[in-house]
Amino acid sequence: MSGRFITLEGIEGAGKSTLGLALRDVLQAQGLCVVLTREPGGTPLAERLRDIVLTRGEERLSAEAETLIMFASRAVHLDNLVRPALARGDWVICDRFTDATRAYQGGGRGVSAEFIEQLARTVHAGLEPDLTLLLDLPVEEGLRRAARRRADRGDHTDRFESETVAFFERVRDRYLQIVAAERRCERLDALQSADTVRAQALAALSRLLEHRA
Ligand code: Z5A
Repeated sequence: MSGRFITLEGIEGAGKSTLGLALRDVLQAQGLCVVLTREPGGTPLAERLRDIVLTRGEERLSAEAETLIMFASRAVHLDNLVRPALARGDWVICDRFTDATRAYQGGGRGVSAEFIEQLARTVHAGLEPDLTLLLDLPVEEGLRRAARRRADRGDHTDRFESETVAFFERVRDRYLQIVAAERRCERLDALQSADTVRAQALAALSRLLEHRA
């Protein structure tokens, strides 16, 4: 694989979608082939699994079942979109990846790290992001931004968006633990303006390229 795999992480409303679009535009303007995608989802079948896991239904969905659906969606996405793109030499920018499972299902819901890492090894052994950018901000601000955006679009809340502040605090804490432990990760202060966050993300991409040169 010769492409680069960049993942964007953070609690909801952190600015991942905004940053993903901006990075894609900058990299494309430099002549690179870029695939901007997301998880759960990214391909038609993976998006169907996304609908299942985000929509509030009548039946109980255990934390373990939720984790399995996240990895089922990921397996489909990797096979059909991400691995072929990386093999072509494209840059893949992915809005959330396995760190989201570690943070939401592991940190937020208490699913065991052993269960999650076993699934990660099964689904994407040998494939880790080259760079993970964590957009970090206080939970209250993320929830405020997400609520404003939902109101603008007239969207309903999904299964995650209706979670408590305490849940998102656990998710944020787990993300910060991952960043502290993994050299591929960089924390960006998402309270800054979108332009500043984009500039810092591009600086991190430049460092990645220098390091790999
Ligand atoms: N999930 C999981 O549990 N386990 C997994 O393994 C995976 C996912 C992969 C869907 O994810 C849910 O799936 C997610 C976790 C779970 N649920 N939650 N929470 P998603 O990524 O599709 O949904 P999301 O987290 O809700 O993303 P989001 O709300 O779309 O947030 P965002 O992409 O980070 O933010 P944004 O849309 O770019 O920005 C939000 C608003 O803030 C918008 O109006 C922007 O204009 C504004 N914004 C953006 N940047 C700034 C700055 N810098 N300053 C001020 N305002 C800004």
